[in-house]
Amino acid sequence: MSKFVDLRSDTVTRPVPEMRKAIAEAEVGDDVFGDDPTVNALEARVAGEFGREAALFVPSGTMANQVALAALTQPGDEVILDRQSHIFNYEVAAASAISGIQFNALDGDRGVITTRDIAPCIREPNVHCPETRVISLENTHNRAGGRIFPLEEMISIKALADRHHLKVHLDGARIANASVATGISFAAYASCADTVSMCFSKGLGAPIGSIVVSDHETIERARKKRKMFGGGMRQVGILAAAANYSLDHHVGRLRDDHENAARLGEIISSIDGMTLLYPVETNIVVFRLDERAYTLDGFLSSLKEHRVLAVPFGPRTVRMVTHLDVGADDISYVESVLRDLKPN
Ligand code: TLP
Repeated sequence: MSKFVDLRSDTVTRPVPEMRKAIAEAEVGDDVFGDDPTVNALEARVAGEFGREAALFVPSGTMANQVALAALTQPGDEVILDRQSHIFNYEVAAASAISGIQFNALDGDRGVITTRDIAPCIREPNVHCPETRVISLENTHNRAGGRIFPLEEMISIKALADRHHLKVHLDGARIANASVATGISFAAYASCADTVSMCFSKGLGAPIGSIVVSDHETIERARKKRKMFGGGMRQVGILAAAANYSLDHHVGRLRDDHENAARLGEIISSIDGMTLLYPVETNIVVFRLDERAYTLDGFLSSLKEHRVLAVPFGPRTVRMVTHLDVGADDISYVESVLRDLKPN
């Protein structure tokens, strides 16, 4: 095999020729003035598909989460989330550094926090304490191996939040994977949250771009935050066209990624010295290496010598992610590499 099988992330996909054509042909205008027709159409389309009033196109999943949290809070507010969440681990403490937010990170069960975990952490009014303002969830859950957050639990959390006048944010970077795997619509998921983020640049295969959906007022606040964070873009219809193309052509095919990941999970489970850490529910496979068999560095560099790329995901832990640029034949190739690998 001459090309690399790149399983580091589903962010590595390259735009397909038809997507590049859609990019080339996009009508554009200055989006900060609200003039870009392709962006406006994308925002209206996504708001509609999520059953919400409005949406805001942003450069990245991180910015989507950050403008949403900033729009829902005041400096000094507290956000409850799972300790393994992307917002807590991989957004460079942006919410604290930029928006003055404090986190209360709970130990969820494989990425899922429940009303039983959350309820005792909601603060009573007290002059000494921050105000609990937001509960933040992640679906699918990256560090929990692409786990789907159960809808019933989301419904209960939203009801708890409503009773306490709290807001719910959903980091739905991979909500399309959850939706395709479960058959639950974007709108059903979005009805459990005040703000939802979603990425086009992961399994959906666009080069850049994420979106936040919510009500008009929250999106207007988020729009101002986006400008403050340096994310006001101009003739960005070229990227909205890619996002639009990804919604038209790359949602249903996420099923293939899930099948490939499930197969990869079965292969890994059948090899001595490798242990799958989570059941494979979508497109992410996380497994641990038995220290008597492999070192993490040795394992990853042997894979690389065979033109297979994966990322470290904790001590002795590896993540592999399937996506648009990985076919069933690539998984067969990875199987042969894994089975032939000599312990190091
Ligand atoms: N995740 C990336 C890395 O940052 C770890 C990846 O390779 O999986 N929410 C979730 C659940 C994510 O997994 C990510 C990206 C983001 C938000 C942020 O998206 P970007 O990278 O567009 O800022």
